[in-house]
Parts: sequence; C-alpha cells; structure tokens
Amino acid sequence: MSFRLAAIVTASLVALAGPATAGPGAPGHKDSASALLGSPAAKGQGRLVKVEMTDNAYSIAKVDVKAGETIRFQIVNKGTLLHEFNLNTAEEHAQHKPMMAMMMEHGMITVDSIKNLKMKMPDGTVMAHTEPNSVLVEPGKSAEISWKFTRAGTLDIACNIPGHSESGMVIPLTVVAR
Ligand SMILES: [Cu+2]
Repeated sequence: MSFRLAAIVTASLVALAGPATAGPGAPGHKDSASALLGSPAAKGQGRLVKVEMTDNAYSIAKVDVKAGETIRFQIVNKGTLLHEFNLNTAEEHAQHKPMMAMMMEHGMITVDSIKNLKMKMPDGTVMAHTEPNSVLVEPGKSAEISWKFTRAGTLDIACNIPGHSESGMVIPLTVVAR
C-alpha cells in the first residue's frame, strides 16, 4: 500500500474482512506489484511523460500505456500548494485520503510544504509517506518516478491532499495488453 500506518490499517482491515471475505484471493489482498500493474524501474528509464501540477490540476488528462512499457513520469509543481503524484488503485486512493488529512493534522505536511515524512505516533506506530509509487512535491520543486507496467488494467494518478482530487487532480491511466 502506498501509505503505512501499520496499527490503524491492520485494525481496519481486520474490521472490514469478516470471516466470509478473509482468505486468499479476497479483494484487497492482492500483492502490490500485481495491484499496481508492475513495479518501480530505475530512475531515468522509460518513455517520458511530463506532468505539471498547478492549484489544483494536472496538465494531462490521461495516460495510455502498453503492457511491457516503462514510463518515466517527470513531475513539476508549478502551483503554490503542496501536491501529490500517487499512482494507485481507486481503492487505495480512497484509503489514503483520510491518512493524508491525518498527516496534515499532525503537522507532517502543511498546505505548501513537507515537514516530516516519517513520524512516530504517540502509540508507537510509525506513519510514513515513502512508497515508490507516490511522491509529494513542494511548490517550485520537481520529482521523477519510473514505473515498469507489466499487466493490463487501470489505475489513477491522484493527489490525495484534502480537497485536491475532488477538484480535479485525478489522471486515469490505462495499460492495454500488447
Ligand atoms: Cu494537490
């Protein structure tokens, strides 16, 4: 998953997965490489896709990929607010959103800056935002993610900072079989 909040996430998964849905093959139990249609590639690899972020929008409307392709996302934040580039399933985005709000409450991020992407919570769990499929980009900064897509399917690139995906910061990504 794109965001670890071990104790709370585990607790909520246990709460959601009753006896009827637990077990191999149950929804939400796919390994992340399969759920994310591939895996991280070495920095600088792949077909270049430039994405500009503004307040609150991405510069491109969609991304089309062929299975087997590596995409090099070059991400620039031209806005005045902090934005996220998070490649994920719709389900993970939905789970990630409240955690992003929590990060803001705890001062890990502000509306325009990153303070601390790894923080120990009072209960001893560590809240972190350090996954390879996701990056937070401060105003004026840039970032890169190279991703090798190996399976057909659909994902969303989204900004989960409160209010941003709701106001349009979502890019549908489709991987087609070759
Ligand atoms: Cu944003």
